[in-house]
Amino acid sequence: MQRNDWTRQEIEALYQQPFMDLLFEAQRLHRQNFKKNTIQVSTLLSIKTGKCPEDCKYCSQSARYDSKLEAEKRIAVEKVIREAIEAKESGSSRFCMGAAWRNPHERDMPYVLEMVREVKALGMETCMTLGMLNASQAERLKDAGLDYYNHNLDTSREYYSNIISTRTFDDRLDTLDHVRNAGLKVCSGGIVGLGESQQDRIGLLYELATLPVHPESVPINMLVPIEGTPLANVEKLDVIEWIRTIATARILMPTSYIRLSAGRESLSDSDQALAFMAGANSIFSGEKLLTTPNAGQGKDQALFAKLGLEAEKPKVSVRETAVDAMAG
Ligand code: SAM
Ligand code: DTB
Ligand code: SF4
Repeated sequence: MQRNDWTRQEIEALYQQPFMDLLFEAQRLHRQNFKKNTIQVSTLLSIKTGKCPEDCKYCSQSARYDSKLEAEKRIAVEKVIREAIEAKESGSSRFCMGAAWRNPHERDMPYVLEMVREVKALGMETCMTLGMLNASQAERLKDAGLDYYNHNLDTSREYYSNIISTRTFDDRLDTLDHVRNAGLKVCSGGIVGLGESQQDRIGLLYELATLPVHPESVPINMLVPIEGTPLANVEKLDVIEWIRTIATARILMPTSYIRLSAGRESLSDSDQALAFMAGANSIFSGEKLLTTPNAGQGKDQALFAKLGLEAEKPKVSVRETAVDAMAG
């Protein structure tokens, strides 16, 4: 059962309670709603990198900052499929494709639709993050077999304009509406460590937990500071605040997957164990996120073995395809 009428006061009280009580309640709800010791694993691939017209102050891909990132045009669909096969073989159940666009242009649609069809045919769950979508684009992605669309609120409504000026908080809510109305699953979360206050983290959680339907997937990123961006030297957030954000998200949205997302590279094994205790049950695997390094597969396998965790099996039915045969 979902509650969408949370008040900020209630969320603040949950967030600020003694840490052990917060973790205990989050883990209790986690076990009520999910298979214990099981983590959903996704793999990310950047299908178009850099030269983005938006001005998100945290991002290596914005054309406005000198982040020294090498831009790359749209990569070939065949290359995406090879990467997806590799991800599947290494135990990933979802393949998430991201593009540094404000929004996909109409001329990009045949490209992304073909990609969705082919990745889906491998028996993987599909996810895309391409910027803003209109209703028709969301519907066509759904028809092609897309499962999830990622579009983050990023931070609280109040702090938002300190971070992004080229699209509004309401633009983001409109895209989430189109995604939901098209019947796609929603992946939406945010970033902590942007220099925001605790009230802003509570504000972000409030916005997510009071959406008409909770996002099925909630990534909680920790800023990966990028040289050349305005947030390059922002003070690092205490990990306990990140974990409080995750645990509160778990309590507010008990049936959503909560993803320990960007920034995991900088966490120790014991920090990650705490995040899983707090109800995080999804990660990105692989050496790279979109443009920044991530804990590689070897490290994650060792961590899973140490903690007795296992990767969740894909939920989509596996279709025997020629590509499957190639992979095997
Ligand atoms: N361009 C698309 C958009 O912004 O909607 C999709 C890709 S964008 C990179 C997806 C999300 O990644 C952002 O909304 C942000 O939450 C997260 N992100 C980007 N750069 C980050 C960084 N340096 N540290 C942590 N999270 C980051
Ligand atoms: C999300 O919330 N985190 C992922 C995914 N959605 C697309 C992206 C993280 C990007 C981290 C910075 C980078 O690698 O460029
Ligand atoms: Fe562009 Fe997305 Fe980066 Fe913002 S977060 S600059 S929209 S790639």
